[in-house]
Formats: sequence, C-alpha cells, structure tokens
Amino acid sequence: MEGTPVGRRVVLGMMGTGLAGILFGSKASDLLERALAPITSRDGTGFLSLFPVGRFRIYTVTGRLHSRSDADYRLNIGGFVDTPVTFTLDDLKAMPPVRMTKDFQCVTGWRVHDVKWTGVRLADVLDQAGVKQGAWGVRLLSFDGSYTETLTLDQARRNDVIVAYEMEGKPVSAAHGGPVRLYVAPMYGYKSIKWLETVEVSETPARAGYWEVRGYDTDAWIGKSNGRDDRPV
Ligand SMILES: Nc1nc2c(c(=O)[nH]1)N[C@H]1C(S)=C(S)[C@@H](COP(=O)(O)O)O[C@H]1N2
Ligand SMILES: [Mo]
Repeated sequence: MEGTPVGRRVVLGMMGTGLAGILFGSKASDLLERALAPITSRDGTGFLSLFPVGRFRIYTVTGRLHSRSDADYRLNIGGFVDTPVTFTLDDLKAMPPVRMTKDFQCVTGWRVHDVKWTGVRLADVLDQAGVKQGAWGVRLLSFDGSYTETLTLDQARRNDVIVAYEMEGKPVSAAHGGPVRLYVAPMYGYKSIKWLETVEVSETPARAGYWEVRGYDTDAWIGKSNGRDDRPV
C-alpha cells in the first residue's frame, strides 16, 4: 500500500483543526490495519489522518500510510562517515538486539505505557559506517518522502535510541512506520521517525526536522518520567 491515500470520509468530521493525523487505538489493531488498505485506496487527499490502531494514535504527515516489504527494505547510512553502508532488515536483525519496555509519549498529551521495543542501537549502526571526527549529529529521513528529524551525535549514541524492528513483540507494522522506525525513548514521539530510510551524518548542525520548522523544540526531552537521565543509559 505504498503511498496509499487515507480516505477523506474517515478524516472529515474528525479533524477540522488541520493538525497531524491520528489513529486511535483498541485491541482490534491488526484487523483495522488490514482493513485500512481497501479504505484508503479509494481516495487521495493530502489530509492528515485519524485512525484507531492498537494503543496508539497513528500519525502520518503525508496523509497516507507507507509500506515496504521486508525484502525490499534498506537503511542507508551516509554523509560524514568513513564508508557509507546499506543495511537490509536481515542485516539489522543479525546485529546484537536491544530490548526495552518503555513508554511512548506524544507531545500533544497521549501516552502509551510499557511498550515492548526491539531493535539495534543507532550507535551500532553508525559505528559500522564510522562517523568521522567532529561530526555534529544525524539527519534522519523517511521513505514517506516528507518527514525528517535530527539528533545530535550524543543523543544518537544513547543506549535508549534504537532502530526498532519490533513493537509489542511483533514486527513494526506499516501503520507504525515499519518495517523499521526509530525509537527515541527519552524524547517525545515526534523524534521517533517512522518508515526510516536514511541516516545522514552531518558535519554541521542539520536543517531542523519536520515539526521543528513548525515550532517544536529540537531537544524533545520528556523528563525524568521515562528514564531521562543526563548520562546515556
Ligand atoms: N514518518 C513519520 N514519522 C513520524 C510521524 C509522522 O507523521 N511521519 N509522526 C511523529 C509523531 S508526532 C508521533 S507522536 C509518532 C507517532 O507514532 P505512531 O504513529 O506509531 O503512534 O510518530 C512520529 N514519527
Ligand atoms: Mo507526536
């Protein structure tokens, strides 16, 4: 369902504010996600969407859900590195996994408690490319073609910042930004870029991310409630 537009009828009546798309949650998440494809393929507005999926609200600034098969998925690390590297999903899964159970909190107020995450440290991925001395940080790009984020190198190297391929013990669904999304545990959800495709190491401060240019803080620390700590955990 690459680029599948979200149905206008679903969106209208729920929005009106022009805010980001949200999908609300119940236990029927899998069914709903499967049901989304036929619903969303009928209509193509640029609206941000509102759907129920799991315990989360699903955001997509493009107004569409995006997907890539496990086999076709690639993660590219480039920019200010010794050697650009491309990872397949299998490459990522062959690396030492990191598991953690932590909350997910959107800056707009909703919070999902005790989410089980599995992935690899962004730091480990960066190390395979070899970040050059003096790098400022990373710019992250999504294969949705629109969303971007940034992290300083210190933030990117934290043990609780992972390239996630499982949420709640299942592969990250297309709605949640699978097959691979970022999870930045100590920061608000907008840092956790979905449909992650490219990590560009930047020598100089990177252009601000999608929401940051629209007024959000670049440093999105949640606070102590989610294990925020000045030292990497
Ligand atoms: N590509 C992409 N990533 C994104 C967003 C988005 O719209 N597009 N929204 C962000 C915001 S504001 C939040 S709160 C979380 C929501 O994650 P979820 O859709 O899995 O609940 O994704 C973040 N990452
Ligand atoms: Mo958010």
